[in-house]
Amino acid sequence: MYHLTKGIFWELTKREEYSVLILGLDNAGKTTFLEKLKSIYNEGRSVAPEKIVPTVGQNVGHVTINNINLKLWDVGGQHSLRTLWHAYYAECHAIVFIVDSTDRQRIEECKDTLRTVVMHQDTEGIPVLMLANKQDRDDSLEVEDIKEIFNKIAEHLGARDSRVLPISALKGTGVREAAEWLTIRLARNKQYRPPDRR
Ligand code: G3D
Ligand code: MG
Repeated sequence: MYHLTKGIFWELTKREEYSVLILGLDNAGKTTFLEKLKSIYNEGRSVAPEKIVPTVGQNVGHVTINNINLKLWDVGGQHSLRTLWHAYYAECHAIVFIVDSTDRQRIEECKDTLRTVVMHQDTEGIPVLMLANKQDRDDSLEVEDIKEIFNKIAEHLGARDSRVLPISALKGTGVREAAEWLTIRLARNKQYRPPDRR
């Protein structure tokens, strides 16, 4: 009886959780974005920007936004680590792809990388949010320019939800809007990719 009651209690109190994969080239601002989300939504528990070091392996963060629990995976973006990304695709509910808007030299590499991600069969049907980061810098490309570049990938996105939004992960500008978009799309896509229950 104890075990049955415990089992029912456990079942009733399990929380729904969505996994979000944060991708992008190295130096795009993935870890800064994750830490900014944590500082906004987790009452300040985050790593200060000056203490963020290049990611080796992965960082995982938990954030609750609009009553939706997110588990965010920030995986390294160096060339050698990108080959490992696919292992996360089947388990994730959305992808946030971060672009360094000041890195004109690697914008093509960035586009090719995103194309590879969205063409993988395991990412089919999941929302993709592209963030044009570092908009606080004078030398950044405008979000409209980034949109134009990434529109070329639209044909591979099919019917899935996708959006390009401008942010500054460092200053926090646009980060709430990005989080809002994400939670709305995750909930909308719930039938297609149900959340995990933990
Ligand atoms: P990554 O995790 O994608 O590799 P990081 O990238 O989050 O480590 O950020 C790489 C560098 O870009 C860091 O600078 C970080 O402060 C900076 N950065 C991230 N987001 C922004 C932004 O919105 N605006 C500006 N101006 N800089 C940003 P350092 O100097 O520590 O290498
Ligand atoms: Mg990092």
